[in-house]
Amino acid sequence: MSTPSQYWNEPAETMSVDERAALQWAGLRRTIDHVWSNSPFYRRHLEAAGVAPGDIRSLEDLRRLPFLTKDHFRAEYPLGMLCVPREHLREMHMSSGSTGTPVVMAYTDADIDQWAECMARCYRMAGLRPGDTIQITPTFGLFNGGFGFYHGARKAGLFAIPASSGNTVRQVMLMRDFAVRGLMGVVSYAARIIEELDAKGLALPDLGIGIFGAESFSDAMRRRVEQRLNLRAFDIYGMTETGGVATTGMDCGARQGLHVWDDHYLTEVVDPVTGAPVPDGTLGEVVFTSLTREAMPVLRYRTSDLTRVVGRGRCACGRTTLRLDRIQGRCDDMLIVKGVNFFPKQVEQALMEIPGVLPEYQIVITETDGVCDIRVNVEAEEGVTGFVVEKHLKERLGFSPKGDVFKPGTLPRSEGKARRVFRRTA
Ligand code: DLL
Repeated sequence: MSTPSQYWNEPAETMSVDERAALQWAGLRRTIDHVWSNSPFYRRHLEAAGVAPGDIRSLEDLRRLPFLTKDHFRAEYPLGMLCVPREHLREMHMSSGSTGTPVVMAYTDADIDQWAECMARCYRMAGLRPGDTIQITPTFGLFNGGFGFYHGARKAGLFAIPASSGNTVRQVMLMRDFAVRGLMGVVSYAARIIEELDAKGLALPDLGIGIFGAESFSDAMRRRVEQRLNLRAFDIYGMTETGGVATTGMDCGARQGLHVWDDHYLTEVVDPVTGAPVPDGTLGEVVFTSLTREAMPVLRYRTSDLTRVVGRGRCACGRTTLRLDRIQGRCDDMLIVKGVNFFPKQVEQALMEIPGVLPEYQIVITETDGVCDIRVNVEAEEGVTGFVVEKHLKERLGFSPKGDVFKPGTLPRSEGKARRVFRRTA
């Protein structure tokens, strides 16, 4: 039997610059015509910006299109952004975010297939091969994580165990009894599995590959999960609005950024305040345009996620796709203290460097008359004091938040993505 290729779709993953530009232009043209002809929402949206399909004559003209934001999705809840007859829908996912109004993404058969294709590329990039067993720990429900990993596994020929989250003892039993090779999920859940293994004195299952995402995580957290779970951890990116987990890429073994599937998505990085493009290498807000989606394509969707373009050339892994830095955080998560900007992920990185500190933490910001007081609550083993935490944070971050140490298992846990930042007014 021949060894499967390291690529799921070699022509798409190793395209030349010219091939990619031609494909992207065809996809953009098709998408603009599709939304204009089939969506009263998009027609209004484009007309309000004074743009008609004929105005877009090249990929560079993309910038003439208006941005789309989460607010558009919310205002058009439930299916106001639909571009196909409702009978063509086969599935939907939904995220609610912090403000509560839901964001819906609906899928046709072709959209599910496009999603599965993106996911299958990620599986192969991580080293999973047909016949391998994977355990999917996000919930199977409105959150896109569970189903995204599942559709991709079907396509990639993997044996999928739809474990969902919770009941960690059973998770470990499944991993062991079914010789699981890949663990899929949200990174804070991987940290929870480690905690349970430690607390119950359970032996480590022999995994090998972990694919984690849905929230930013530091290099230190990644190392910790890799060491404790005996696996290589890949950072997978995606969101409800672009069609779910994996659609906007994953990092490869060379760790030179997230490979964006750019035959399916056009990527821009813009200044979050002005919306103007920023040069490669500069941090900005990433904006995606879908090129192959049917039910609810997105034109210039502003993600609020902050990152930078780190590569356009061939990666050490052989792929030629655009590469984005791992996500720094969301625009609304950026903390500004004494004129210094920083992200929760940087606090996490600093915390994880302290021996005895555990992965569960909170950043509590209390604002009094415009002045921020920052307190970091973190779980740690005996012997780690608030003083040790404060001293290290000061050295690494350049300012001194107060540090409170909690006993293991005492900070509140969330089921899906971990909530790290809590804002209060005094
Ligand atoms: O979180 C999709 C997903 C599921 C990705 C499972 C990876 C694994 P939403 O709930 O719509 O979808 O949230 C999307 O989560 O805009 C980012 O802010 C954040 N996010 C997703 N992946 C990453 C990542 C899923 N790898 C929002 N790193 C996005 C940092 C991420 N942030």
